[in-house]
Amino acid sequence: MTGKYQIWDPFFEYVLALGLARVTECGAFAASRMRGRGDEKKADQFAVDAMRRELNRLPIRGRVVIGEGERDEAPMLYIGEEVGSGDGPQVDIALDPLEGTTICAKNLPNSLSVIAVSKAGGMLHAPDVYMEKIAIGPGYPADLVDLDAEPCANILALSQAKSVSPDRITACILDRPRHAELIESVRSSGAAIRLITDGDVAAVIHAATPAETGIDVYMGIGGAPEGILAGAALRCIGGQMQGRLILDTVERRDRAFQMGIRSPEHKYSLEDMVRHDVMFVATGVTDGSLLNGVRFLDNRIITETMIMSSSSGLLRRVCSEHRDLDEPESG
Ligand code: VTB
Repeated sequence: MTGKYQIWDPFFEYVLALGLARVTECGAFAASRMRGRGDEKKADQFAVDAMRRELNRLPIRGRVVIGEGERDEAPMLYIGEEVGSGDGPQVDIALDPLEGTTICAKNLPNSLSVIAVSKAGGMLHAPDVYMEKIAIGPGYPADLVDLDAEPCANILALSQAKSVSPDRITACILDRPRHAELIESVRSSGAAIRLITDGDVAAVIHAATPAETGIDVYMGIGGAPEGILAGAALRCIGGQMQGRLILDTVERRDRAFQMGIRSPEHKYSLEDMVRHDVMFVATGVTDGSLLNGVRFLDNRIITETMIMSSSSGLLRRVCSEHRDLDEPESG
């Protein structure tokens, strides 16, 4: 039984979008209390607790498919956990209560509280491993860039499609030693690189709007859960993405197998990663280029949230003023 609502019924979609916004607002608010305090674990825990509390108030029968880890390593919002009031449509949930724990602990830009929701089976059940990723915005020929091509060849292809020289292209890459070769190859093309310390969900979203962000392509290895979440956003706002899980140990391959992954080397397209319509919602924790962080104004709390839906093409930015986000408001 699916309850009263179908997930993509327009009215329910509208209501669910606002409900999800409340979930990430509460997650962001809880994490923001630990901004700049050097305690990543506590910041994450605060966000997890708040998000779970709010998720369980939503009229859905949700199953966490991308979460805080496996059941034995994560007490809450673990993969497979059931959330929601139990009355409503069956949905799959991908979430990162605090994307960018380090950024939050250091009070640097772009930490977010993030959730994506699809009907059951709509998102790849990726284990918590690394993923090779490449993402560009909408409007290009299919498969213009490819994980199997040399990074400098991808830059060249992108520059030709944009009718600019490669030195007008900016790639965004996580600043990690593992990216030394990637960085060298991109620089050999003449392109510029924007190095980021963390937060590749925001970076992939930025690649979808190069005119505003100055980022033309996101490249490199980051978390697979963040890859699926970013993919959900791209499915809503448009763009291309490829991802490949890095399953370089027997243990990781086994975990992936248990989650239904039969070809460890598979190169996933955006449509493989996010198969059905999806909703993506994120609230800023720290100030960033995507969203403002949580602000405290006298006795008010201000949050900024982006809500996207692939079925309607909605992209809504919501700036909300709250009296309190600690406990559910009494009706
Ligand atoms: C990236 C980054 C995330 O994890 O996915 C990264 O975007 C990958 O892990 O914000 P390493 O830090 O091990 O390179 C985060 O930093 C945190 O989830």
